[in-house]
Amino acid sequence: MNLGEIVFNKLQELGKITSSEEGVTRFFLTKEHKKANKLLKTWMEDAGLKVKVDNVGNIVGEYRSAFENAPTLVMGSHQDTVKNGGKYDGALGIVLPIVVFKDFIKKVKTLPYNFKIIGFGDEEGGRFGTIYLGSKAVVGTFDYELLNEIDDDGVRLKEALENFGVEGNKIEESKIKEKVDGYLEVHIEQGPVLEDANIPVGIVKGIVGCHIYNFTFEGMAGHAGTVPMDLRKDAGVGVCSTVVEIEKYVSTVDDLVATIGKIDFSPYSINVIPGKATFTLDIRSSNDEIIIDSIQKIKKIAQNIATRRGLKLDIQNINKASSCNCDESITKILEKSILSVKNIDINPFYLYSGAGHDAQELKKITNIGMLFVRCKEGISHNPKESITPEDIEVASNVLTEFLKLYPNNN
Ligand code: HGY
Ligand code: MN
Ligand code: MN
Repeated sequence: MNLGEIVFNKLQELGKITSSEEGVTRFFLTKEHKKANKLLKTWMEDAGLKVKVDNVGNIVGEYRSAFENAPTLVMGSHQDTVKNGGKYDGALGIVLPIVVFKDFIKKVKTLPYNFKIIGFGDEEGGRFGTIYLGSKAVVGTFDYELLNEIDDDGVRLKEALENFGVEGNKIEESKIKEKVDGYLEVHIEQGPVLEDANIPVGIVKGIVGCHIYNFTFEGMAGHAGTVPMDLRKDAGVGVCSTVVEIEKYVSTVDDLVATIGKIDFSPYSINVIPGKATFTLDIRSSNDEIIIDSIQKIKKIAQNIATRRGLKLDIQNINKASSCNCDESITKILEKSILSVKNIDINPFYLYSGAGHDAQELKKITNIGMLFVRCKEGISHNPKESITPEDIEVASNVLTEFLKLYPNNN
């Protein structure tokens, strides 16, 4: 079996660890997370890495170089998924480096650099809403306020960490102590560009900024049959009108996308006028100024509707991830690696990431690079997410060349 097939088969195995029938659902600090860490641990140890689980549930496999003052290269991605997601978003970026490292170290015996592979416990924010909890802890931007975040069952992050068996009050110990010289993340593209260009892998030039907000409208719950339309303070209609106006406005702005992913009415009964209604807004652009400017306009749209309908409005920011560029110290080595791979004739192809990644957090402490792998019809965050062993083989060969070249690109 070649590396691509080995990685592909392991991803099928990891993809079976899910709490949902449809697609893969693996949330932060759940029994599925625990099972995934256990499986990743066996694979990391089998590759000769020293493994630990840190105080926020990340799994970390480490190789220490025999060379004095060796630089440190970190790779990784997230092991958690969205609800009913695919098998490859995140997982590819953990399993592929493990398999390639195992094969590579057998051949070269030692590396002139320290090497870590991290399976971040939470990137999607599927359980607690806040994204990048795993990588925030590793780079040292984890805010202890986050321990009070609660999930849909009312469980606080603090308790969830304790139940998982890690010391949530010592999260600072997860911060990487040594200087990190570079971070490389392999990830499925989650878009159609590579497929359209008919190329198996691409180099990421930058990652969009992404802000997440929670909007809450409060009106008056009432009887669905007795309250005349003009006397209602219907929070549900307030939300729906705002969502339609947001979509209309955002569609007129270049380099901007917005998604209303969650919507909720309360008391959520057929014959009760919703007294309270909420929705989440995920808004992204490669240009942070566009996000900031559009949020101001969207807040005005929402406030005008709330005022007209006699509703109270509250808007909370949940997360702000800035857009960022990848660094030449990594992308130039990726270029060279792609050109060095034998038996394929592809040129370095650059593209932008409309998805957010842990690399955005790592950007705060080191130089970053990402290698994208083509995925079928660009489908992701969907059980239909799919990639081929052949494309994984190409990405594995590129990574092998990268490990040969790092930290130089000559
Ligand atoms: O939402 C994203 O872009 C990523 O999948 N967390
Ligand atoms: Mn994702
Ligand atoms: Mn991802």
